Amino acid sequence: MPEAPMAEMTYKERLKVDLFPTIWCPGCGIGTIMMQLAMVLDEMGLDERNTVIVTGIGCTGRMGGYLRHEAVYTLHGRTLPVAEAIKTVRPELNVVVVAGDGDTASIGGNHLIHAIRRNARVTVLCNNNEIYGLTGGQTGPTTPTGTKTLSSPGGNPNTPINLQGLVRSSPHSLYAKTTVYHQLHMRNAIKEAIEWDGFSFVDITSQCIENNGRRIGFASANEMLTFYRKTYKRAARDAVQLNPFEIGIVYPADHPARNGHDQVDAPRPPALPEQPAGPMASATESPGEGGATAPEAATTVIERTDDEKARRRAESQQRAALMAQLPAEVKTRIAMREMTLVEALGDAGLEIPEWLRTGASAPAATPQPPGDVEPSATGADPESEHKGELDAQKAEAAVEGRDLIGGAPGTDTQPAAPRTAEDARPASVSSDPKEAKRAEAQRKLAIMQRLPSELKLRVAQREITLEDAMREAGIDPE
Ligand SMILES: Cc1ncc(C[n+]2csc(CCOP(=O)(O)OP(=O)(O)O)c2C)c(N)n1
Ligand code: SF4
Ligand SMILES: [Mg+2]
Repeated sequence: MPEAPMAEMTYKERLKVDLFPTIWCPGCGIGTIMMQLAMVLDEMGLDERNTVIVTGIGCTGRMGGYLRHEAVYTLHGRTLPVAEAIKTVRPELNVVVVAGDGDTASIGGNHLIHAIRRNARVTVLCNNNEIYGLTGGQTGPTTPTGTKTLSSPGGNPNTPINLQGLVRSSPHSLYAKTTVYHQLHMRNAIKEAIEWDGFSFVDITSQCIENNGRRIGFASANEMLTFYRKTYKRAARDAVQLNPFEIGIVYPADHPARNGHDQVDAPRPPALPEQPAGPMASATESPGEGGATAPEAATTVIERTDDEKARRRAESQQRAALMAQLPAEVKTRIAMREMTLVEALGDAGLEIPEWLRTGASAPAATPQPPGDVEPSATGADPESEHKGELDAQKAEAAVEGRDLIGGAPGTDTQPAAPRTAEDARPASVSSDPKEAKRAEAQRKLAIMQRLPSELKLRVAQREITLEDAMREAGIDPE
């Protein structure tokens, strides 16, 4: 796959940052898609003179208002006829549709099949959060079977639509599957889709934490991103069809590129599972109650026994109860690994339970102390998994040459940007000037997040410098 060049901060010129913060909930995946789209537009030199954005109604639809482009905010489900009309009268323009899964495949489903059939030369970026986000979390066309939603409290009885099957029913269309976690992959997919001379569709799995994720058991958006990281894998490079939980780009059979790679000679590994016959039950193959992105599915990947999960949960609850007794600055020091929980409890003169002192496991049946936050249904142990997960995310971000998304796993509901300077620090310190520039940008972002909104706004509007804002807010520059 051709590597997307490292995006410089100039992509921000494609965004109306003066309108930030956006309307989206903290932790929503839409902002990440917008950022990646802005980077691609920037890299490809596309601007308001040659590229039009079309959106429909839904949370996703609000993206048009934040991009420095001509954007049509059309009716729910009608993005494609509007996009095709623009392309017909102004064929020299790039037309990019950004729409929710409901907009695209439910009310807009009929337009979709005919846009595919006509090989309309437009690009669709489908924010596939598997739910009607804006209206409160009703079952949509891509909601996996069994998922409990606002409108299906007993679990969605229906089979989700097979977007890949639909798009690939035409010999001319390009279909790409990616996720909000896999940002470089997403960027490449968007770029190839815009460059594609024909109908192109990027199916982007993303998190609606507020109206879907929490209901199906995720404690935070970061947990959903972690789930995507652990579950979705790149397809074989010559894949002609993507299996459930595979990300990749699939081209028409006679196209020289395969899944983003130009080499067509390498045979497909024999170990790859059989392609599903006929339409897939779901893009993610329904795991039953809870849905494809429900934590139950995660356990098949993480492969933990029930006993092990119970033990980890009990341990996590006990640790949380112990942590709750400590002052905030001590908690921070523990989180930063400057001291251990045992040391902190000892310093504070608090009792250290036997299991913690000896390193033995907490008994699985330990009752949850009153007032504690229910641990996440994924069984993620914020204390012991926190660092490992964050390091894994940092390492992947560093390898992919992108910013870290996600703050502290397990507890963080603000995954759009790092929360602390520590979060922002790259996994390994690099002498690469680009790396240093990015680290500096991350550091600034982390500081910005600590400022009150009115100061943030003044910095964004360049009324004051970040340093002045820090001084006003009493933040130590060190
Ligand atoms: C013609 C019409 N029907 C229904 C609605 C109500 N409505 C607004 S947004 C929406 C669904 C949003 O889901 P999706 O398209 O997946 O976008 P998301 O909010 O998840 O980004 C619905 C049903 C509407 N605005 N117009
Ligand atoms: S409701 Fe869901 S999709 Fe809409 S902004 Fe909030 S998190 Fe995003
Ligand atoms: Mg949706």
